[in-house]
Amino acid sequence: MVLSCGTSTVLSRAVGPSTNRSLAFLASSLSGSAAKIPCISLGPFVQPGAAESVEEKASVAQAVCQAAQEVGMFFVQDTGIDPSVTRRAREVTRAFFALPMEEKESVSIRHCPARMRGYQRIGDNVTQGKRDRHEGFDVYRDFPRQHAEDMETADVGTSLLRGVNQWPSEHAAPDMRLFFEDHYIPAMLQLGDATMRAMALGLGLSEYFFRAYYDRSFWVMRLLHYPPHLGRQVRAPQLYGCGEHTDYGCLTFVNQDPHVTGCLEARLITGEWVHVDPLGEGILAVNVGDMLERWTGGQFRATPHRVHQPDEDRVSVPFFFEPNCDAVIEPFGLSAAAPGGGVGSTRASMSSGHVRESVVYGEHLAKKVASNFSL
Ligand SMILES: O=C(O)CCC(=O)C(=O)O
Repeated sequence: MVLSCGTSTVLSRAVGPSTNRSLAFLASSLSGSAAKIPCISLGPFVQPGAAESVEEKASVAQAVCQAAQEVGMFFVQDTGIDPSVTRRAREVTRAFFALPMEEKESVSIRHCPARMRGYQRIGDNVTQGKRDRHEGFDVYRDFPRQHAEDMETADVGTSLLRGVNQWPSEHAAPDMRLFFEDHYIPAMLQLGDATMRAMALGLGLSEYFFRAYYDRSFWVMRLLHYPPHLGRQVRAPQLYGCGEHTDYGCLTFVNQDPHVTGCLEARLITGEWVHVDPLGEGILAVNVGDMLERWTGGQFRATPHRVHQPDEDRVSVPFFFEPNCDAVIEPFGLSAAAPGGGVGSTRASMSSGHVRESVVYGEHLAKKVASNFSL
């Protein structure tokens, strides 16, 4: 069953065999820019007993791949994550940014040799040479220097990425670390796994094809705070909360303030910019990243997106579900990427140079991180 969710298209949790058909983008019949970003129920990939629901999974898999190909961005609902968890993540984020500056500076990114884990002031983050109008707090998978499990990555040019996270003191931010480490991050990792399994099936691969590439996912969680611009009249169009970019890895799950709209935007294949406004608690926007574009030889699209400065205070918690640091991302041959009867055969592979080359994910990331900040 395809339902309407806000102004976007929803594949309902209750998809039945009679609806096992190609999921056309009903969004085209809806009005408004948000109609172009589909909303997909991941239920069959996260519910207990989901293994039996082969037809339901196939429908979801096809919808996810179609969205990844035609838009590069979609929403997910029925994620198995309690809405209190996504809400709490933003509450904890808001409380962190409300701390006195000296507390935030105590975990500054400036204390991290690689300048990648910790707090960033407004303007530290740079996109396309311009300072972004947000403050942030970045947490990566801990990657200590002598971690036996990760030692095989020592020779892939990613030593820059090694290190452990900085957290504010328990006194300043009670339970912040506990909440994220014990609840939020594990939930996001499960969600990433469910979405990647759907993508694999939709590509005509085994459901677990990608797992070996992300079973030690070098994930990143960013806590972001966008202060409001100083009145509508002075909102300078060239100053963004976050300038135009694509994400580096596989999938980004964006947990944005449900009541603040008009900020996150995605650029469609047509070049049109559309709002990616929140649809409700627990419904997350998902970006396809550079590695999935590369893996699929350009069939999936890493969506360019940006964030306008908000009219009111905004927090957002993007979680970047990424490959292992040492994963070699090698573009599929066209036959592997094109599923029988699936969506992969409908768009010619993009043969524009770089997406056809293999890359070690950690090396790709290290290069990007090196140009992200101006401190
Ligand atoms: O603030 C947001 O909603 C998205 C932020 C973003 O695009 C990013 O950090 O890559």
